[in-house]
Amino acid sequence: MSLSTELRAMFNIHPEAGTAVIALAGNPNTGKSTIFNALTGLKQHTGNWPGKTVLQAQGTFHLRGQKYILVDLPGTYSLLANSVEEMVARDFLCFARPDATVVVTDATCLERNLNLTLQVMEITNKVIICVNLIDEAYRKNIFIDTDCLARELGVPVVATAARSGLGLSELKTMIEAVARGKIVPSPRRVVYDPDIEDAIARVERQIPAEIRELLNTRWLALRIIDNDVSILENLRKYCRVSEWGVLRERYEYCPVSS
Ligand SMILES: Nc1nc2c(ncn2[C@@H]2O[C@H](COP(=O)(O)OP(=O)(O)O)[C@@H](O)[C@H]2O)c(=O)[nH]1
Ligand SMILES: [Mg+2]
Repeated sequence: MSLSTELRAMFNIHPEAGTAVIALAGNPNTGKSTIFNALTGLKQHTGNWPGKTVLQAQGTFHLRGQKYILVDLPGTYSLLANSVEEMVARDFLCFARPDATVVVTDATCLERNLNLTLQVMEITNKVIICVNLIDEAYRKNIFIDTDCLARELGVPVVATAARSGLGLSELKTMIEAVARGKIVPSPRRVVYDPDIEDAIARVERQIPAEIRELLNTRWLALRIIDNDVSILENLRKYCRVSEWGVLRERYEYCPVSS
């Protein structure tokens, strides 16, 4: 079994060869479940996330003869692992490594939703932003320039009104394009103050090769600088990495938090 297959199985996801795994992330109440239901119809399966009392919904859909597994992540405002929901969503993105992640956002309060969006974009490149509730936005005279948003953020943006099905076929087409590598997003990275950038570079250099292959090193360095012990514990759990020098670096560069 390949590492990728093994890691996905740890989240109860068992794609056959050629099946792409797609994650749905987003704040609560942005229409994730509505999109999930519209795309997967009756082909759904619910249970718990392994070892957690958080509901997991997965379903399948087909597009042009190819199969997709859609995974509805818990609705969260961040991925900083402050709650079990945030931990589940973050670990899925990090370790199950979906072939594409759709961040479902609320067009009527986009700015608030971009916090999570930027965090997802720090973990994975294969991001699609779905600006949902576009009908509600129109009603409130809010106009979203999706082309400008896509340009600014470096990832594809699709506007939808999931309850009426508007934009969902465009969303599926975009999922296919990103999951199959026809479109390669290049998310804009948040640039931090020079002293933080310096610490990121120093920590990044310490990250061992087997972790580099798996995780975005910049994101991991940021988590370590932020004193996030849970990511280190989960690296051991999912990747069986036990011995590495990053912890020492963390204390060296974050004397305040340690
Ligand atoms: N007007 C409108 N309502 C929507 C849209 N998408 C979802 N909703 C409604 O918004 C509420 C929350 O949707 P839900 O899918 O449960 O959100 P979730 O918490 O992200 O899973 C429900 O009442 C949906 O019917 C949309 O595009 N337009
Ligand atoms: Mg939901």
